[in-house]
Amino acid sequence: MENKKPILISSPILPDLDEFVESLKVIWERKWLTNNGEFHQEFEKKLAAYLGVEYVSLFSNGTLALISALQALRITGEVITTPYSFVATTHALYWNSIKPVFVDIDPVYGNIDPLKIEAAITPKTTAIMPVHVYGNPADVEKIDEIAETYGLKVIYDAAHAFDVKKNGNSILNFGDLSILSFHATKTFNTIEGGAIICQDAKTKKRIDYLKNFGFSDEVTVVAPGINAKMNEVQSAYGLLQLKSYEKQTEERQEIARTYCELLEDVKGIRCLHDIDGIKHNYAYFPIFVDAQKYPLTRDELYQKLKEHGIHGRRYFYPLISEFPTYRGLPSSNPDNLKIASKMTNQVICLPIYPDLKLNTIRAIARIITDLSV
Ligand code: T4K
Repeated sequence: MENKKPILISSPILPDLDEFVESLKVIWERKWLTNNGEFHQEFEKKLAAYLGVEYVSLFSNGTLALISALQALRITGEVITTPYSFVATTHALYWNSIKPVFVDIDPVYGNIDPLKIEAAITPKTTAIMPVHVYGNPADVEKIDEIAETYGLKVIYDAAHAFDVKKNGNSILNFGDLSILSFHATKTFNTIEGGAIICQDAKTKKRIDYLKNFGFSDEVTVVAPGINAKMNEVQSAYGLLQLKSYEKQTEERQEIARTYCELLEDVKGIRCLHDIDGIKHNYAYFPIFVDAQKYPLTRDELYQKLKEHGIHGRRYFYPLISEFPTYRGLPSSNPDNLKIASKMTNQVICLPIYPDLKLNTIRAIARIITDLSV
């Protein structure tokens, strides 16, 4: 490809610099930098309204939000989760001394397969931690129903699912808690950042204690909390980011639509399609390479794209269950994870971000198409 500069999987959107400088002037004036400042409070309220959820607790990143969510609900023992995710999902369990129990995924979207959850429940199971992989909703109704039947909690790792809606209702309203990531690579970023979404004021209060060392007032520490607070600079930045989010989603949608059209007829390449009733955020554009039908393996195609300056990513390869920390677990046995083992060897996430030019998308699709014959 003529392009000299590599095309990366994502490229962060930043707020208008002049507007951000105005916010910085306010912070400089106030000399209030963190610990639930005015921008932080405003951001929590505006974000809750924007997302259509009850309560938002801001965090310094998604991983600490996950770790704290498990603390907030006092989750212990075993938690049922997916191996097809970013490693932070399971690391959050590990940091809480909880044993992950991996369950296989559905063969289309790669979310945890609810039909396989019940067989993994033991007397030690306390919760289910599904992931809305690539922002496509897990089967929330079925999962919440299983949790209710067995008296389990549900914490959704919704790191990819900012502003995803199901029949007009935020996907973040399902389960007991959901966590978001606002990392630079996400559709909505505060450079680093994250949040826990909860449904009642009492739970929010507990979460807010936990992210501030456990302090409930100046002299009372109610839990062994951590420091996971978002600061004023990031909160002010986040407030500005909300202004352009809707337009960015439209731009991502257009990119996804174009990729789908251009790749639809390529034998051995599978794309994910929109789901009825879902407002998608087009956070990622995964393709799945079937080496039985496409002349190249996934890794060969990945390398070829790289040679052309296209830096896709193999999210999520390897499976979490293959990392040294987790591979000794009984549930990490590949026989238990047949579909995940297949998908992890087929996936390449192609570049998708609002500034991506139509010419570049066409060029990427052309490389994939030309290699198919
Ligand atoms: N749960 C799930 C399901 C997650 O996917 C994640 C994070 C978490 C939990 C934890 O949330 P956080 O604690 O991160 O808030 C990236 C991100 O670092 C990570 O946030 C994300 N998931 C994961 C899927 O992707 P890497 O190691 O692949 O990032 P990196 O540095 O290789 O960057 C990816 C691409 O983005 C590169 O091609 C360069 C480009 N990039 C990156 C940065 C940081 C930019 O263009 N600008 C930038 O500033 O993990």
